[in-house]
Amino acid sequence: PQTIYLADYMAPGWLVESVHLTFRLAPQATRVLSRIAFRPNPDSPRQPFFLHGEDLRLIAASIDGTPVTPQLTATGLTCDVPDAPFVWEAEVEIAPADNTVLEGLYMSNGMYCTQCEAEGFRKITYYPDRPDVMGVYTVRIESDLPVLLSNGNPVASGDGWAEWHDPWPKPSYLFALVAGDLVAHHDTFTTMDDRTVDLNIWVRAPDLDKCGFGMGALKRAMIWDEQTYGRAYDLDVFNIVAVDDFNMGAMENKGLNIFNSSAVLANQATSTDADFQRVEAIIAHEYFHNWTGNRITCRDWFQLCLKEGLTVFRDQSFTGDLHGHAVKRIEDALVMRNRQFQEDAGPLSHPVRPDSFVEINNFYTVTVYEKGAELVGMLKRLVGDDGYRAALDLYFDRHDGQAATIEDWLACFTDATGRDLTQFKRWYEQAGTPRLTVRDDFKDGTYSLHIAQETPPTPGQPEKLPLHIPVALGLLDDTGAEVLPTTMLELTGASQTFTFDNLAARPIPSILRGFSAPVIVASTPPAGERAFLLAHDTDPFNRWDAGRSLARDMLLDLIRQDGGAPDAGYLDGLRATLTDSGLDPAFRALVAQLPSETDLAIALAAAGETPDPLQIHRVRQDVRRHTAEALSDILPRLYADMQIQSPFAPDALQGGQRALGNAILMLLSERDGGAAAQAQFDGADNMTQQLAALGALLHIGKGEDAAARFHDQWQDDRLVLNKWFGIQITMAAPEEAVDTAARLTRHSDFLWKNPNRFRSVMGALSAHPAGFHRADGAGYALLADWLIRLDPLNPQTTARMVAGFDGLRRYDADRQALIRRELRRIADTQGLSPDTTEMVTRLLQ
Ligand code: B3K
Ligand code: ZN
Repeated sequence: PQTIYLADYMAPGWLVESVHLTFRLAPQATRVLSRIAFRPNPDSPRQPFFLHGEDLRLIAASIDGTPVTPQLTATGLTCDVPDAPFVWEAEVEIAPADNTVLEGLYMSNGMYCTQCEAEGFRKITYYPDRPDVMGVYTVRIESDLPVLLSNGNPVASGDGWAEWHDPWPKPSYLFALVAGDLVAHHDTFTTMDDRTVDLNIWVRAPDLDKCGFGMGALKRAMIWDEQTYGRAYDLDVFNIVAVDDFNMGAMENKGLNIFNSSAVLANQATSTDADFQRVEAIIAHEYFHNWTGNRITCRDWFQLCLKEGLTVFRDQSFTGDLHGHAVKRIEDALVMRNRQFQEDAGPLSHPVRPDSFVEINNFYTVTVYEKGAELVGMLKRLVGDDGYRAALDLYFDRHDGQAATIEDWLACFTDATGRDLTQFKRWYEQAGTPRLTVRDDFKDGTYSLHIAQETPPTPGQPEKLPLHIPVALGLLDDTGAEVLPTTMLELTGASQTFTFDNLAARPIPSILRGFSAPVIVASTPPAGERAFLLAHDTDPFNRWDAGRSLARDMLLDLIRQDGGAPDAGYLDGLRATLTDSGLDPAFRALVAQLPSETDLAIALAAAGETPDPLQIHRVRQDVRRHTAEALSDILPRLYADMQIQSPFAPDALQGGQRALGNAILMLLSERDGGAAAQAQFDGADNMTQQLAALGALLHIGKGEDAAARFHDQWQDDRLVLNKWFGIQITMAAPEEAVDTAARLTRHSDFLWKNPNRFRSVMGALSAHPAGFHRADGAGYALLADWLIRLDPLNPQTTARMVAGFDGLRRYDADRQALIRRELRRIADTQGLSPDTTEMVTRLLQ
C-alpha cells in the first residue's frame, strides 16, 4: 500500500459532464453499464487517461461508439483517448452478494444498497473516483424488487425498472442505489421558497412503527437549516433508507441518505433517550450535509474536515437550540476530553487536516470530526455571530457547486470579516492538545492573568508553534456577581498577560467558559475557589467543570492512597447540587457522574504516573458506595421525584429526569440489594428505564434473571439485542468482563459478521478499561483473535476497532508488552488488509 500526500495534489486531467448508469441487478452477477461524457480539464495540463476500478470484471468498453481494449492495472485502467471531449462506455460485472466489505454495491438481508464514501464507487464501475470530479447522474435500475431508488428525482418507472435523475453535479462518493422489498413512512415538507418535498423513510415492514421519531427529526432539521443558515432543500424528494449491515452511522448521499438502522429507527419500547438523541443528531447531520458536503464538497480527502467538522458543528448547534446549550456543551466537551484528547495523546494523533494517509477510511476520526467542529466553533467565537453568518453566506455564495479546500474556507472568514487567520490556520495543521498554565495576581485594583500555552510533540511533529486560542473569561466577586461578564481573550503568544483595572477586590476568575477552546487547563485553582465556582459560577459549563475537577482530584488522591472515603467537601457539594430543584435534572445528572476510568487514567499518565486500571475501578466503586451511604437520607425521595407521571416523551426534560433517576438508582442499588432496580425493571414502559435497571442489577451481580428475561422479550429485535450483548460486558465486574465477552461470542445470536453486533461485544469489551486490561492479557488476546477473524471480511470495521488498543502507552511495561505482542500477531497475519495494516503500524511505531 502506498502513502498519499496532500502536497502531491494534482487537478484532474479530465472532467465529467454527465453520467448514465444502468444496473441489471442480480446477486452474483450484476451488470453495470456506464456512459460517461468526458472533456479535457482546461485548467490542467493534459494527463494520461486513468479510471479507478477495483474487483470489476470488464465485459466491454468503447470510446465514441468504437470498441477499445484498455490496459487494466491493479487499481483501474488506462486507455488512449482523443484530445477532445468524448463519450466513454463500459459494461462491467460485479457480485454484490459476495461483497462483505460493505463498500460499493452490496446486499444486506435481501436488499441491495451502496456505500461509496470515500472510495467505494470504483467497486461499482470504472470512474475517476475523486471528489473534485463532479458530474450530473442519470440512473436506470432493472430488478424485480418492488422499491428501486437512486439519487435525485424519480423520472419514470415501469414493471421491473425505474429511472432517476439528479440535476446537481456531484462527486461519485455521493452516488447511491437501493433496491428492496421496503415500505415507506411518508410525509411532506414545504420549503421556505414554497416547494413541496416528499419525505420517505424506507424500512422493512416490521420496522414501520419505528420511523415516526426520525421523520419528525428530519423536519425539525429542514426548518432549522432554513431559519439558521438560510439553506433550503433542493430536490422534489428526500429518501432515507434503513440498512442492517452498515460500517458506520449513516451516509449523506444526495437525496438518498442510507442509514445504519440503529441510527434511524426509534421508539419508546426499544430505544433509550440517548438513542433518540443520537437518531435526531445523525438525521440532522446527514441532512445538513446537503449544503455542507454535497452542494459544496471537498477538493480531496485531506479536506475531509471541511465538510465533517462544519457539519458536526451544525448538528451540535441544532441539538443545543432544541434541547438546551448548557447540557449539550458539557456532553460535547466530554467527547473531546474522553476520546479526542486520548487520540491526540497517543500514537494515532494526527492533525484535523492530515497531510498523508494510506487508507482514507482510517481518518474518519474523532479528531477530524469533533476537533474539526471545535475549530469552527472557535472561528465563530473569534469573529462573533454576525461575522460568522457573513462568512458562511459568502462561503455558500462563492463555492456552491465546487470542491473546496480549508484555504477557501478560511479566506471566506477573512474576506467577510477582515480578520487575519494566518495563525489560526495552524489549528488545522498541528496535532496534539495545547496545555494552558494560568497564573494570576492582584495589586492596587489591577488584576493580571498570565496565560502560557504549550503543545506537546506528536508523531511526526516534534516542534509546535503557538496557536491562536480564544479564552473566554468571566470575573466574579465573592457573592458570585459578575464584575466582568464573559469576555473573549485572544491568546496568540507562547505566553501573555491580560490586565483588568479598577477592581474593588481580588476577583475570582472563571476561565475557558463554555469550553471556548479544545485545550487542557493544566493549572487547577485552589479547591476552595473551585467549590465556590461549583456553587456560584454564572457560566453553566464552568459550574459543572468546577465540580468535575474537584471530583477528579478527589479520586486521584484516593487512587494514590489506594482507597478511602470521599471528603466531606465533595459530598456536601454533590448533595447541594442534587437537591437544587432550580437546576435542570439533566445538569444534575451530569454533576452526579464521576469522571470516567479512562479520564482518570489519562490524568495519571499526564502527571507521569502509571495508572492501574483495576485500582481505578475499585476506587471509583468505593466512592460510589460511600456516596450512596452518605446521601442515603435524600436518595429515595429524589428517586421518587424523578418518576414521571405524564405520557412518555423523548424530550430533554423527561430525558433529564430519567437520567437523574437512573443515576440515583445506581446509588440506591449499592444498599438495597437491587430492590429498586428490580421494581423498575419489572415496571418499565420504556427502554431507558428497562436497560438502566438491568444495568444496575448486573452491576451488583444480581442481573442473571433479568438478563434472561430481557433476552426472551427482545430476541427478535436485533437493535435491542445489541444492547443485551453490550450491557452484560459493560456492567461486568473487572475479573469477569473478558469471560463474559468470550461466552457471548459463543451465543447463537452472536452474528459477528454484522458490524453492529460485533461492536456490541468487542467494542464494549475495549471500552471497559478494568476488564479489558486484565493483567494476564486475556482481554487483548480475545480482541485480537476476533479482529484477525473479521479482517478478511470487513477490513473497515476491523481497522476502526484496532484503535481499542490506542491506550497502550499509558500502562505498565507488562501490559504494554502484552498489547504489543497482540498487535504484532495481528500485523503478522497472512493477507492482512491495508486498512488494518496501517492502523497496527501506527499503533506500534
Ligand atoms: N460521510 C459519512 C462517513 C463516511 C465514512 C466512510 N468510511 C457519514 C457522515 O459523516 O455523515
Ligand atoms: Zn458527516
